Amino acid sequence: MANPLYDRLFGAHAGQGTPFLYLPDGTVISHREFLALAAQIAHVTAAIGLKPGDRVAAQVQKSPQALALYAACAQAGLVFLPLNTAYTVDELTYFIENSGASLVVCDGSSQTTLAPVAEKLGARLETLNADGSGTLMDQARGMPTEFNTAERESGDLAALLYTSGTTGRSKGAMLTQDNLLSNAETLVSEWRFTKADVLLHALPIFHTHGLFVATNVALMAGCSMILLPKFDLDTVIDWLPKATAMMGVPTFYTRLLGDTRFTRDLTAHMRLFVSGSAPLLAETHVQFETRTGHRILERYGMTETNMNTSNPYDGERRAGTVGFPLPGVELKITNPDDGSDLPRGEIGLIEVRGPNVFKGYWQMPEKTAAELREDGFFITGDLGQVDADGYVHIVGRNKDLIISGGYNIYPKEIELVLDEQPGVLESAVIGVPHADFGETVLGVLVAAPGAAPDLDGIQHAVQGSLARFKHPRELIVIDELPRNTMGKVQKNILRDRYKDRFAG
Ligand code: MCA
Ligand code: AMP
Repeated sequence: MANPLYDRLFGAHAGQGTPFLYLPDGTVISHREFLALAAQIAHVTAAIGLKPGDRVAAQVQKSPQALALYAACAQAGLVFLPLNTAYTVDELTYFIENSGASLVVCDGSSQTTLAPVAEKLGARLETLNADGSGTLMDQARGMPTEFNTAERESGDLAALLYTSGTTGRSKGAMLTQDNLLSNAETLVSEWRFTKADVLLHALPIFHTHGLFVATNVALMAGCSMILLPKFDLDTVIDWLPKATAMMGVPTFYTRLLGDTRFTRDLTAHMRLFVSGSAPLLAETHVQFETRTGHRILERYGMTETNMNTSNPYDGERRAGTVGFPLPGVELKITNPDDGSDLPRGEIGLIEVRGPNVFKGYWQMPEKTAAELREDGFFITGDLGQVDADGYVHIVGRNKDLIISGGYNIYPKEIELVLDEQPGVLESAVIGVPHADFGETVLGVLVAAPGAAPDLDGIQHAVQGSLARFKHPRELIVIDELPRNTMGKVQKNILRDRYKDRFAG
């Protein structure tokens, strides 16, 4: 095949007038119309001079055109680099520089701030707004609606997705065409997606969940999607009766359960609810079934691996577990101290290997070597256990990570900013239970001798450099951080001390 990713996800629908996207305003975009948009954008990238393998960074609102940009990158052989719309200029500058992106596509509202960054880093800047307007589509409109698909191989890079780390800066996870295709193929089959499905899509499209799990599955199955700009409770409730399947983070499900309009009748037409990106409380699982008669299907994945495990479609969907390793994915539990295999039932590090596992971190061979073993097993950093029936349980994390509403937040990144603030001696950032987001960020500070840190000023400084979802919900000043005999901060003590603060 000339370009497996494009051919299988997009080219397979050439000439089809079948509905692909249902938009909230009633517009329907067919597969054929979508492919024409993608081809026109691919022509723009070629006219700019982009070549296969070049990186395209996109920080844009969710829209059919934004999805078509992803398709255009696949068709032109470009590496797609989607970015959270909440990222600040500081964060973006790093991603553009680190990836060496040749083209940056941003919302019109960021053009003025990003123009000097793009110019300095030698990247071309185009705009794409939520309504499809902007310089990208201005140029695309005059272009032919067919494009000569660039030759690519299954091992070639398709996407670069940045994920933070416990130390230092974010790392670009290199995902190949085959990583994406193999996972989409498996999920379509495991979750029984067909052309007849209508997937309610309310997730952001800059992360694995919304882009690769949801969108690639819909494309692979040839079904349609109700493309909502974001998760808005009223809109989701309005559209649910027209959908057959939905994918979401646990916050979607707890918000739905918090609304009396969410009933058995409303979901009668649905065949599948999938949850992932963060732990789904067993209690939510039970409440959901009592209310709707549906059992949520929970699965487990990572940016570096796409999806690793899933509860079964037909068998028992066991609350509090993430199901079985997907076909083709090997999963083992290892001793965190020496990497040796642990027997079934014991708790250890979850390691996975398979066609879904990424190629490594972009230009970071040491970080790659630290997490991706030579034999192909990836050390996830999640702590788990496999029960007697083979269900995988995630019991904790061996990495300092907070997951808020499905977004990953690495405390180190916030601590680095807090530690620099006037009057602050040191800081510890922790995740505490939160009724809506699952976990939320709390910043614990120790004042420099004789100083009284200006907490409002510190929050202001954080806002300038970090995305909104990373901001500590509260800053607390204490006398000293609890440490063990080795001098390591005991965050578990802090987490326990403040566990009821936002539990609701
Ligand atoms: C928004 N805010 C948040 C979050 N989202 N703060 C913390 N955590 C968040 N997740 C901020 C807003 O900017 C706003 O700030 C304030 O919190 C309240 O916003 P609200 O209206 O409640 O939020 P929302 O706009 O309704 O968004 C909540 C959300 C959204 C719907 C849960 O965060 C979301 O769609 N999350 C999904 C994330 C996702 O797709 N993750 C998958 C990663 P202000 O009031 O100041 O404006 S991929 C992954 O993890 C792996 C591979 C996997 O397994 O899937
Ligand atoms: P990301 O780096 O955004 O890809 O997030 C991956 C992390 O999300 C995993 O390492 C897990 O810690 C967490 N995660 C994803 N799905 C689940 C789940 N179903 N239950 C618990 N944690 C999950």
